[in-house]
Amino acid sequence: MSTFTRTIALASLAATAAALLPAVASAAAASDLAAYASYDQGVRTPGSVISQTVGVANLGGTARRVRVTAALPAGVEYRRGTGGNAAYPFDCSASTRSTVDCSLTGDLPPVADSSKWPSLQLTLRVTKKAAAGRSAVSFVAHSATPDADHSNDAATVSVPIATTFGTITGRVWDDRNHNGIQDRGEHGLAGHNVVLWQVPWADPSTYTSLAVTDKNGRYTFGHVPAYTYLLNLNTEDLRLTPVGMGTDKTKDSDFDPNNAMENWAQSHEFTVAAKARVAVDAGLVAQQ
Ligand SMILES: [Ca+2]
Ligand SMILES: [Ca+2]
Ligand SMILES: [Ca+2]
Repeated sequence: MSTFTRTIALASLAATAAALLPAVASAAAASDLAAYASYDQGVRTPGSVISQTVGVANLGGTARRVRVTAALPAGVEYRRGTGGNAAYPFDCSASTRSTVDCSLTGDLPPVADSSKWPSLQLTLRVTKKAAAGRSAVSFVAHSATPDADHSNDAATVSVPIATTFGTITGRVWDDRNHNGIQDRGEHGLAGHNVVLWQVPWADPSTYTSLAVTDKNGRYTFGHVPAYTYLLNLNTEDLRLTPVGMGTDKTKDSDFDPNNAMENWAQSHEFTVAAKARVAVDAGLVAQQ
């Protein structure tokens, strides 16, 4: 490199540094961490796991020594070794069974692109000691830098936990006289798909169960966590008979024809209580 070239290079370096100065000044402004959190939805039972996503946005200046912490409620434990993320490495080794304590490696500059916000993938476990009801887990973002707005530092997920189970069963039948009541001599319809959904709707790929009616038109979902559900029924080329006819709830149809689309009928929402046996029946007739 000639002296002349080196002089030019130094001059341009100085110019670059000068251009960086305003940015350095703004980076010294207070950071504003905002936590967000979600889990893989649905009801949980003792022994099951929760796949938990926790992220941190920075809406202010560069934050130093960013940490995410949580004190876990009774019945929910942190599974050691989880929390890593290749793009934004967090060190979660300070966590215990009952606390999450993860430190981001390096500073966190403000990032406008939300897909680049650092996030953790934690696994939590519901223990045998968990109580039925909602367990709230609050994740709090901290840094060594002053934070401009503490109202957004925490994000909370609320996980419904069930410790008891019930059964959902029913019969799909050929309502030959179209009166909406299971009469003597009306036989069951085999081969109809029945899909069980949690309400509010959970991830459809994970939290549905499928049953098919047997030769007597019967289907059963056993060992169902006490929770709120609805059913979809494949009516194929048949149509639903009137809902809620007569006074005997064990003989009527529980799918409203006004709540059907294409070849699928939908039940109303219902709650399964501990050890309860909930019957959801469907009367079908040939299309007219
Ligand atoms: Ca904040
Ligand atoms: Ca009938
Ligand atoms: Ca009924």
